[in-house]
Amino acid sequence: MLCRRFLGCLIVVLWALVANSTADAEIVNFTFEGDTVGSMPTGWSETSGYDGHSVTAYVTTTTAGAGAQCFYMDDWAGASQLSLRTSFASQSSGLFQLTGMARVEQDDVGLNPFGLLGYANSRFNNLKFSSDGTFRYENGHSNWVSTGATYEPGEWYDFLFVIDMETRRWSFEIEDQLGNPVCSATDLQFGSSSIYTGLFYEIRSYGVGGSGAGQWYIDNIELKQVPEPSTLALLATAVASLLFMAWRRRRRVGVV
Ligand SMILES: [Ca+2]
Repeated sequence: MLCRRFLGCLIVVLWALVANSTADAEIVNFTFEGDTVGSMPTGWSETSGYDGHSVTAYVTTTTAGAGAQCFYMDDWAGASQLSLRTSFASQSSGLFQLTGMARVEQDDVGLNPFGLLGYANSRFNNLKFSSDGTFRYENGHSNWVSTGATYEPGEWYDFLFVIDMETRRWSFEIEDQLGNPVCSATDLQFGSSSIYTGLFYEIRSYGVGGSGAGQWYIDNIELKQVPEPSTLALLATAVASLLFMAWRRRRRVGVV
């Protein structure tokens, strides 16, 4: 009787572990809906690009990827590269999903809508609206690769990034607003040299370098940790084994 109760408790505990490990753990989620129009959204700061201009990034109702508001950024010609950041607790292991929407206002700009960043500006996933009019991604340090897929100014795009801190690889998918695939790539290396890729703690959106100018919008920026497939399989197997043992024990008792 005691053994059966213990087994029952063990199954409940393991089941709770499975349930917990299947839940996504949200780290940040920005819809910009509750933020003050004309101001920097809560949780974000401008780390470069002011150069005497009072406001270069703010919440707007001019357009929105979802809802009524989004985050607008204006990189002035001649100013230093505009850079906006939001930080969170450092993440060093696990599987992560970073999703969001972005659009640019000009063709051939060279804007990086959003990506994960760590110590000394080390880049984990880096993808941009490139100056050649296509989406380009960084596969290994400063190794920029064109997808061959062109983007349209004034069009919103959906971005999905998957960042695996165990295999140290990332992948991405981009879709248009009709849900059509635009481009994707898998098994990509982190952007910066490996010495700095131990952890990340910021999302950065950054603009045109040098004397370029460009405007862009982002919306629905969400980062979450998702369950590792291997962990799930292990826990599910453990629960199944215990259930089987309990069933067999009960069957034996029934036979006797
Ligand atoms: Ca919004």
